[in-house]
Amino acid sequence: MNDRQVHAVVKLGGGAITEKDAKRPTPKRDVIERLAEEVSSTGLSSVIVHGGGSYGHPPAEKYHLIDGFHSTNQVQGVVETHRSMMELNAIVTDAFFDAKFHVFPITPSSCFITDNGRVNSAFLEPIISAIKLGCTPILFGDVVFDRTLGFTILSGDQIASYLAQELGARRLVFAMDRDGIYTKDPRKEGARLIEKLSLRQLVRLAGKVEAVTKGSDVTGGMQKKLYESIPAVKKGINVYFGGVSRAGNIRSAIKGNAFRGTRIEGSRKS
Ligand code: IP8
Repeated sequence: MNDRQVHAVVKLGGGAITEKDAKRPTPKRDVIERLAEEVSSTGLSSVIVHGGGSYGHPPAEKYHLIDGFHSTNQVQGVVETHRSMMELNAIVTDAFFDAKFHVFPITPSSCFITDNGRVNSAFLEPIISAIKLGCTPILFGDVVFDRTLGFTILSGDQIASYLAQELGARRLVFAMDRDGIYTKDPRKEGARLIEKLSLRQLVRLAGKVEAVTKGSDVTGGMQKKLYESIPAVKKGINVYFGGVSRAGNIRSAIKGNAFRGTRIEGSRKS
């Protein structure tokens, strides 16, 4: 591994670390603390990215931020959403700090610019410098400035996949409130956990709305995670989707041991 390389990029889903349907921003502190302990106990270099859950999505939805600027009334929403994400980030960062991990929070709106919602440019030097120093950068889905739209919401999923590719990670691990990818909405009868997917199956599934719940995320929920995984898998990165409910499951996924969830092995060929 060269010194800008990390072993894993770990995306902590907003639904896993917050009560997503709560009326007010509500963290799942016990889950956050356990995940901090699980990630730090691997002893492997990682980058952490977390989602918005009940902190980021309600204000982003209220002010229609994902579609970009259309009214000055949205400025309040831009500020509120960013502030709320900083609040969640402080809770997550504190948990990792308490787990004796040298985490270093990095604010995505200060280093990512998008164009029509896709990363257009990223200033990665602080992230790489933190890694070289032996720190673990910790980022989050954020409201960011967009060349065409003025601003938009950049999901933690897109950031995680982008960083995994740029930093040459071996694994991209999505820690989620459900156990992995299912054949259909897991709340429906007959839904089956898919343990392994090929790149071809991933591409097919990412375009199939029925197979996955869309969820209430402004950034597209489960389907978006699949979509964001495709370029990472094509670069040879192993992408794992695992549930947080079983203690130790995410630690196992990061280490490449057996875990409950869905595996997509990196495939450089296609
Ligand atoms: O939960 C979106 O990030 P995600 C964050 O990873 C905001 O999609 C600000 C809604």
